[in-house]
Amino acid sequence: MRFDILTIFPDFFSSPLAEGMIRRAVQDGLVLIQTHNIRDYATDKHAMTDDRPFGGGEGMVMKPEPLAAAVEQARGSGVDARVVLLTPQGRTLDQQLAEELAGEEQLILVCGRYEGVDERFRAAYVDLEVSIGDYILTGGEPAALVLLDSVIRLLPGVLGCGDSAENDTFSRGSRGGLKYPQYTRPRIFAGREVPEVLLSGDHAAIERWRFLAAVRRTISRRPELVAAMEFTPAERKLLRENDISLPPAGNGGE
Ligand code: 6GU
Repeated sequence: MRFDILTIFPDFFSSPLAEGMIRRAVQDGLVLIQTHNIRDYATDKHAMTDDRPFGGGEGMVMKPEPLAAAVEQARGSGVDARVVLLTPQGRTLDQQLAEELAGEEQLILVCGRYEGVDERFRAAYVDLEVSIGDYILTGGEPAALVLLDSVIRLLPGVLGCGDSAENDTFSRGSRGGLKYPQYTRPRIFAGREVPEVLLSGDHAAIERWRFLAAVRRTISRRPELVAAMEFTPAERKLLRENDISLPPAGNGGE
């Protein structure tokens, strides 16, 4: 998969992309990530990428021509890339959107600044607008990094173990809920013991314990996620037997 990042701060991305799983994915040729400095596509002699808003008011607006030229360049002659603008006005990134984007061949990520980009660039070039949550960042760069990370780890061959993305919190394996708590050695830490069942070697009992712990955790921390979780009749029985009550059955979420 190929990512092209359009930014006025290309250095922002150098160290995050040179570490850990993303670095390995790049080295293994699973992803190609190219940053483009929007300033290099400016046409005037001062290499201006933003200007004052027509109509007056606060802040600066990103000029459309350098953004358009950078998108054209990033597109090259290749595939039909999707152009994604990072903006707090976009669709909120969640696991489902990350999975959707992981199916693309090329994404062009446009890092807008907080005050915004010229509306005509948005209308003519942008396929999708994405936000990473209801708070304001100084620019789209940290959001682009978050999107990149969440998508890259879903690509085949990126995670060490074949199915480890399946059971992530928010994923199908966890039914869109939170994941169960994890323990490793030592068996006693800060006076707290590892739950006995996890040491029992009884895999069915361990599965049951994890299922119940995951549902309890989701109910207490993210009750709004519970309504969309689906359970088999056997699982519903298990929940009842353990005094875990769910919202009324048959409503498939919000
Ligand atoms: Cl994509 N950009 C900015 N500037 N702020 C944000 C955001 C994006 N997502 C959440 N807050």
